[in-house]
Formats: sequence, C-alpha cells, structure tokens
Amino acid sequence: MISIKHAETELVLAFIGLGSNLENPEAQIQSAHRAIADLDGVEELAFSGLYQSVPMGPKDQPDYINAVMAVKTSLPPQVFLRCLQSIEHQQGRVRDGQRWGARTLDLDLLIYGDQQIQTPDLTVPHPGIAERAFVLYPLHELTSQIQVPGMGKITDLLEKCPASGLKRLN
Ligand code: A4P
Ligand code: MG
Repeated sequence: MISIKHAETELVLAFIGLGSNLENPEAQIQSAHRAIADLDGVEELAFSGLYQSVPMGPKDQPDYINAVMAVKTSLPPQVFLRCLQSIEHQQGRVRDGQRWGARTLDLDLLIYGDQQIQTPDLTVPHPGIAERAFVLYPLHELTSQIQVPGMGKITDLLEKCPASGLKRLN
C-alpha cells in the first residue's frame, strides 16, 4: 500500500514595520496593509494603531506615519523580504541612495519567529528595533509579552526608549 505523506507547512509568527512620509502616508500604510494581507502564504493576525513620528535621520523631511502588523506565514524570510520590496516598489518607492530619506513606503521585516538571521541583504530581528519608539510602541500594542530574539523582552526595551516625538492617532 502506498501512503502519501502530506508535508506539514510550518507557520511562523512574524512582525512587519510599516512607515511612510510622502504622498498621503496614511493611505500608503492602509494600502500596504491590504497588499501584505493579500500575499499568498501570509495570514494577518493583527494590525496596530497608526502612529505619527518625527523623522529619524535627516530632519528636512515630513513626519512619518508608522504601524506594525503581526502575521503568520509559510514564506521563508528571504522570499517574504522580496514580497515586501515588491509592494514598496508598486507603491512608488524610489531608492535615491539617501539613507533614511523620505519615502512613500518602507516595509521592514522586524521579527521572524525566533530566528536570528545575518545575511548581506537581510538582518533579523531588524537591528534598529531597540532604539526606535515608532517600532517598539506599536509592537508592544500587539504583543506585550514578546521576547525579541537576541535583544530581550519588549517591556524592557520599551522602558529604555522614551516615546518623545511619537503620537498615536485615533
Ligand atoms: N535589509 C536588511 N535587513 C532588513 C529587514 N529586516 N527588513 C536590507 C527590510 N530590509 C532589510 O533598505 C536597505 C536594505 O536593507 C534593503 O535592500 C534590504 O535588503 P532600504 O529600505 O532600501 O533602505 P533604507 O530604508 O533607507 O535604509 P534602512 O537602513 O533600512 O532604513 P530603515 O531602518 O528602514 O529606516 N523615521 C521615522 N520616524 N519613521 C520611520 O519609519 N524610517 C526610516 C528608514 C528612517 N527614518 C524614519 C523611518
Ligand atoms: Mg527599510
């Protein structure tokens, strides 16, 4: 008798950081939210409130709108990153080479399960998490219990990161 073993697809809990400060940022974030939820192999779990934040990096650019999304995914991290980059591209993101410059959409893979990844094009957890209020506060809103791999408890990270320049929108 032939038995067919169905491969179990392992789903990984992942968090994505969304940011925009050009061309109607709130609409950019909402559109990216839908595009991520529509990806094959991605199931939305939760979406944070929208936060307005002063720019990190060059100050001669508009304030940002930031949010964090929690998903379950069967996509490997490199594939997930490419999908996120393609959504950035579809929403008119132009890479002009300026680090931390203004952008219609920035999607960062913040956390991918308990994995720590260091490759030339992908670092996970995203190395900026601990010093970015615009990531920590929406992330904490979704999950106050999480342990960021290699960085520690979200509550401890939050305590060391003042929310100055950050405003939750209704
Ligand atoms: N990359 C490596 N790891 C990751 C990851 N975990 N997620 C690589 C996403 N990308 C990752 O990114 C440069 C390269 O990072 C990519 O090719 C990818 O392979 P990019 O988006 O092209 O360039 P960037 O965004 O200008 O640089 P960087 O250093 O990624 O900037 P961040 O960290 O994305 O920050 N201020 C406020 N208030 N709110 C913001 O959201 N965002 C930025 C950009 C600056 N200031 C901000 C905000
Ligand atoms: Mg980025």
